Amino acid sequence: MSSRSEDLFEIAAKLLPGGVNSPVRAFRSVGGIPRFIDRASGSRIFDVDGREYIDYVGSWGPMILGHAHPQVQEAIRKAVERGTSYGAPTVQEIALAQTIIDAFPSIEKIRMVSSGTEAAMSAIRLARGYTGREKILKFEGCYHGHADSLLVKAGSGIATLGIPGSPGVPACLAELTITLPYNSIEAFRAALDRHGKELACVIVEPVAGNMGVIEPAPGFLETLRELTRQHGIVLIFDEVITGFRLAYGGVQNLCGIEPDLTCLGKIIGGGLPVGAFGGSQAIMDYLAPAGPVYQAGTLSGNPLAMAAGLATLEILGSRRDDYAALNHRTEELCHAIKDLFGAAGIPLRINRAGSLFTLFFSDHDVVNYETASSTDADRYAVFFRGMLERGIYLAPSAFEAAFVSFAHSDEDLEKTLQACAETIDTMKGGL
Ligand code: KE4
Repeated sequence: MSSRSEDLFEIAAKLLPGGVNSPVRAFRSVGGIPRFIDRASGSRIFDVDGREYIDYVGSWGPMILGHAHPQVQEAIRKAVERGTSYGAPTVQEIALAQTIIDAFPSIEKIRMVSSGTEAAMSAIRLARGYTGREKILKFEGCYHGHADSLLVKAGSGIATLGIPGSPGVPACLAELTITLPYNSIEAFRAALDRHGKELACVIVEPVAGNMGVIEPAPGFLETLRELTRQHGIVLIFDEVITGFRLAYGGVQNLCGIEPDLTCLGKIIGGGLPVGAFGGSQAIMDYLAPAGPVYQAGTLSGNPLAMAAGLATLEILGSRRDDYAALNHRTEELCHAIKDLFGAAGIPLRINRAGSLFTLFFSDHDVVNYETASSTDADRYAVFFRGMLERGIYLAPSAFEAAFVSFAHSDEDLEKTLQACAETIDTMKGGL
C-alpha cells in the first residue's frame, strides 16, 4: 500500500516542477519519496503518514530554537491580529534593524528583503553601483541564492544535482563572474593581480555550508580582507546560514574580520520569509531612495516576519552564553558518529562548525568543492535512507549541512547514535 506522501508526491509532480518548490527537497540525489510534512514541534517533524522524525534540517537553518517555539508562535499570533502586511514603515522594522546592527559591528545600516537570494543579489548590485565596476568573484561550491550572476559553479542544489551552471544565465553575465577554489589563497592572489581593478566585489560564505560544511583555511579570510581593501573591492560575507548560528552574531565576530557588506537570512526571520543585507553607511546610502542603486520589495520588512525574527533574536540574545554548550553537544555527537564508522572500517570525514556538520564518505579531508565532490555521494544516499527509515531526518543531499538546534535533547542525540549504529550494520556488507 502506498504512503500518503507517495500519493501526494504523485499529485504534486503534476502541479509543481519535480513536485517541489525548491529542488533539494525532491530527494533526487538520495532516492526515495520526499516526506510531506504535516507539522513540527521542537526537534521533531511529523509527516502526513504520522511518522515522527528527529529533524536535522530545521528548514535549512532558521529553526535554531526548534520548531514552533512558544514565544515565537505567540509573537506571530499577536502580529497577525494587527494585519499581515502594510507596505509601509513599521516600528518592528526599526527594532529588528537595531537588534542586528547591535550584534554586527560591521553593520551600520541594513535593508530587509524577503530571502537570502534577494539579499545577495542586491548586495552585489550595490557593490557594482558603489564601485562602478562590473566583475564579481565567488568561490566554487559556495551558494548565494539563485540570482543569475551567482549561479556559476554554485553549491547547494546546483552541486546536489550536478548541474555545471544553469541554463538561462546569459554567457555575457556569467563571464562577469570569476570563480576560484574555496580556501585557495594562492589562486586568490593571482586573480587579484590580474583583475583587482575590475572587481566590484568578492562574495564568500565565511564558513561554507553549501558544499557540505567547510571551514576557512587559516589566513584565507584575512587574505580576502587585506587584498580587497588594497584594491577598493567590496568584501561581502554571506552569513545567511552562519548569522546567529555559530554565535550570537556572525563568523565575522568570531574571526574579528569586518566585511564591507553582510548578507543575512534564515534565523533572522524565525522561519518566516526574510533576508537582509547591511554594511557601512557609506556603501548602504548608495541604495535607493538615499542613493542611485535601485532595490525594492513588496513584502520587505513584513510585520509577521519582523515579529518572528525579533522574538527569535530576543531569545537568542538572552541565551548567547548557551551557544558554547550547543556547539559542544554537536561536537560530541560528531565524535561519537565518527567512532561508530571507525569501528566499522567505513572511511568517513565529518566537518563541523558550531552546530553545523556534514558527513563526507571519504578517506581524504574535504577542504573545497573539488574534494567535496569527490566524496562518495552514493554511500551518503544509502546512509540517508537508513537513517530516515529509523526516524532521523538528515539533509537529502551530500552537499548540505545538518543543523543541531537548542531543542535537540540528550535523548534525541542518543536515538540518533542508535539509528546510526543500526544503519552502519546494514552498510557494512553493502556499497
Ligand atoms: P534563500 O533565497 O534560499 O532564502 O537563500 C539563499 C542562500 C543564500 N546564501 C546562503 C549561504 C544560503 O545557504 C542560501 C540558501 N540555502 C539553501 C540550503 N543550503 C536553501 C535551501 C533550498 O534552496 O531549498
